[in-house]
Amino acid sequence: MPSVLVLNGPNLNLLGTRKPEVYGSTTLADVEAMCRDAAGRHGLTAEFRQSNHEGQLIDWVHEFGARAKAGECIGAVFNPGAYTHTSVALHDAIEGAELPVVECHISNVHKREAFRHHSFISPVARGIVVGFGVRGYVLAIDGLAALHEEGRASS
Ligand code: CA2
Repeated sequence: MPSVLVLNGPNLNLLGTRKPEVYGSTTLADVEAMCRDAAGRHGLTAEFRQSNHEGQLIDWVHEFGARAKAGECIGAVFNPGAYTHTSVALHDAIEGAELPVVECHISNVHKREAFRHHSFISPVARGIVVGFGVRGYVLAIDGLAALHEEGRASS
């Protein structure tokens, strides 16, 4: 069964434990369960990863880019956390690995500080889901699965 990667960047391991006014009270383990259900509805398995380290995130983008090319994975839902706003290296990794990515943010970054308004990831993302809380991960999986099916239909 093909998979969808759900990738989370720095500090998202703290989800549900602090700052509930911004990120809600759902934990990352809860998000993982929601993603497994959503993936299952599309006949996919979810591979769930989180790291606080940029290099580790880059290594996973490379690994899953190769697996997407092999038809084992349809792409990634990626919440890069604060690396969204800083990381040319993650931009280059996604572009280089040709991994289909839907960028996902829990909060509406455009309603927040100006430094959160720019994303290095958006120009290399297939789609973006912003501001729907943790439900955004499910919407992003639905969107990535739809784009994948569309791609298969037209090829
Ligand atoms: O809204 C999002 O999903 C963000 O990607 C979350 C990042 C933030 O830097 C981005 O601008 C927007 C922060 C993730 C940290 O998550 C925490 C969760 C609970 C407590 C503290 C941090």
